[in-house]
Amino acid sequence: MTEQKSIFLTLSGRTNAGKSTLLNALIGEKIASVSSKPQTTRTRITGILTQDQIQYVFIDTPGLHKPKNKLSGHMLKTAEDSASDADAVLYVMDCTKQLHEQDEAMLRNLAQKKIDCVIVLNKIDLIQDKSRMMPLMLKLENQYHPHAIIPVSASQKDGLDQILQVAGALAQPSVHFFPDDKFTDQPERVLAAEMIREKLLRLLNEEVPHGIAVTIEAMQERQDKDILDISAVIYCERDSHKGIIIGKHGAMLKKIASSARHDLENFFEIQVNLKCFVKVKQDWRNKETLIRSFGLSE
Ligand SMILES: Nc1nc2c(ncn2[C@@H]2O[C@H](COP(=O)(O)OP(=O)(O)OP(=O)(O)O)[C@@H](O)[C@H]2O)c(=O)[nH]1
Ligand SMILES: [Mg+2]
Repeated sequence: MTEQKSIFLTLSGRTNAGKSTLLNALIGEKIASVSSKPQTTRTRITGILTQDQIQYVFIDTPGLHKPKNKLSGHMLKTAEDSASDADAVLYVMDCTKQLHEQDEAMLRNLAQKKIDCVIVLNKIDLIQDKSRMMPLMLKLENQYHPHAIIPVSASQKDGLDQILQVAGALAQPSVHFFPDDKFTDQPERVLAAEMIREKLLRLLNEEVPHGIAVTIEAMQERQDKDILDISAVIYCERDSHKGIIIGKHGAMLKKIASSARHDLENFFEIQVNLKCFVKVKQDWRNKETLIRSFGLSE
C-alpha cells in the first residue's frame, strides 16, 4: 500500500480576491458563500479533497480588511490565526488589483515565520494580455520569495491542477484526518444558513446584508414524505432593514427564499420546504454574546 500523506492549506488574502470561489472549485462542491460584496466569509470553512494517497485540507478564511466592529475584529483574528497554523498558505490575490499594504504585511509576515507560501494570482480570465502580470510576478518573487506563484482563474477552474501538484509535493506522510469521501466538516445547519445568507448578500444592497446573520432553528426530514423542512431566522440590525428584507408585500423575502431553496434542494438532493422569519437585533455585530450565539467567534 502506498503511504498516506496529508497537508493543511490556509486560503488567505484580501476580501474579494476569490478565496471561497477557489475553495469550492478545488473540492468540486459549493460549501462556501461567494459574492461580489466584500467580507462575505465570516468564519473558518474547511474543505477536503482526497486524491489517491494525498488528503488536502483547505481552510477558507475571512478576507483581510480594515476592522469596523467587534465582528470584523473576530474575522481578522480567525484569518491571521489560520495562516499561522497551516502547513502552507495559498495566498490568493486578484491579479487585476495593485499590491495592497495588507498583502505586503501578510506576505512579509509569512516569509518571516518561514511558512511555505504559494501565491495564487486569481482572475486571470479578466486579463487579455497575460504579459501585463509580469511586473507584479517579478516583484512578488523578488520581495517575498514564495514557494511558487500560480496564475489561475477560480471561476473558470483554470490552473487548479497546478495548485494541487505544487501543494501535493509539500504534503507530508501522515494518516488522513478525515474519511476519504468527506468534503467538509461544516455541519449541515451551518451550510444551509450560509446558502441563505449568500442570497441575501447577492440580492440586497450595500449596507443591509453586512448586518445580517442567519440561524437555522429547525431542520428535519419528514417521516412520511421525501421533504426536508427548514426553518430559518434572518437577523438584521434595524427595523428599516427588516422592511427592506421583507420587501413590498413580502416580495423580496419570497425571492430570497425561493433562490435559497433552489440551492438547498440541489445540495441536499431532496425537496425542501423553507420558512424564513426576519427579526431585529440592534447592533449585534458589536455584542459579544450575540456574535457567539450566531457561531461567529471561536
Ligand atoms: N472574473 C473572475 N471573477 C472571480 C474569480 N474568482 C472569484 N471571482 C469573483 O470575485 C468575487 C469575490 O469572490 P469570493 O470567492 O467571494 O471572494 P473571497 O476572497 O472569498 O471574499 P471574502 O470572503 O470577502 O474574503 C465574486 O463576485 C466572484 O464571483 C475569477 O477567477 N474570475
Ligand atoms: Mg470568502
